[in-house]
Amino acid sequence: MLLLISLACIGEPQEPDSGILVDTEPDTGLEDTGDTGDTGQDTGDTGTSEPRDRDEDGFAEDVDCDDLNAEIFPGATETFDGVDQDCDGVVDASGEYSATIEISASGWFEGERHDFELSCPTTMTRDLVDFEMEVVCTTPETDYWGMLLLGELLTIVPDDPYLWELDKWEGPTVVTSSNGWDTMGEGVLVWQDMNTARLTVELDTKYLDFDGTGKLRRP
Ligand SMILES: [Ca+2]
Ligand SMILES: [Ca+2]
Ligand SMILES: [Ca+2]
Repeated sequence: MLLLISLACIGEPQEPDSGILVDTEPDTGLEDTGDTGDTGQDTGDTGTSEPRDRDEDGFAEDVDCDDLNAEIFPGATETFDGVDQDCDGVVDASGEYSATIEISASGWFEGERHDFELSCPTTMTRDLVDFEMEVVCTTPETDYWGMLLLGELLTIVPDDPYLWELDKWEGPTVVTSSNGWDTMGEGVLVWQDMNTARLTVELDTKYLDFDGTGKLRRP
């Protein structure tokens, strides 16, 4: 019995031997698979030259238009400064703003002072060189002193709105009243970013002290 078992054990390895011979054909197939493995190594090479994110703003250098400045990346807040922050290929941009400017004015008539508060719808468009702006205030008909001293319609327009600086304008401002008086004063317009600007107008007229401040926002 033991001999038989021994013979059987000896016989068993012979079968795998022939199996190995059969496996020789699949080996050729394995060599082909080996080629695919080489392609895998190539992909590994591409991996080592992966674009870096040097300023660590979350955008790699292939999409980050300034990979050494973390304030600059696709979708960043654009400001009027001659730099393309949001990487859209446009340095700053033209924009349209709108707002309601709150105007405070004081007027005198026969030595008596009258105060006014006006909410004035404002529109402004700008590009990199200049801008157009108009503040239009309407005095309520029920406001007797307002109608007399300010007039029914009051407009405020920068006289020479040429942008010497990208993010600021300061210059002569004309206030025109429908009751016939035109006056000049000083206006200051400061852009905080692409979406917000602040206008301050100060006028001294014969009859009025005039002060208006408002924030303009891009819609
Ligand atoms: Ca980056
Ligand atoms: Ca960046
Ligand atoms: Ca900019």
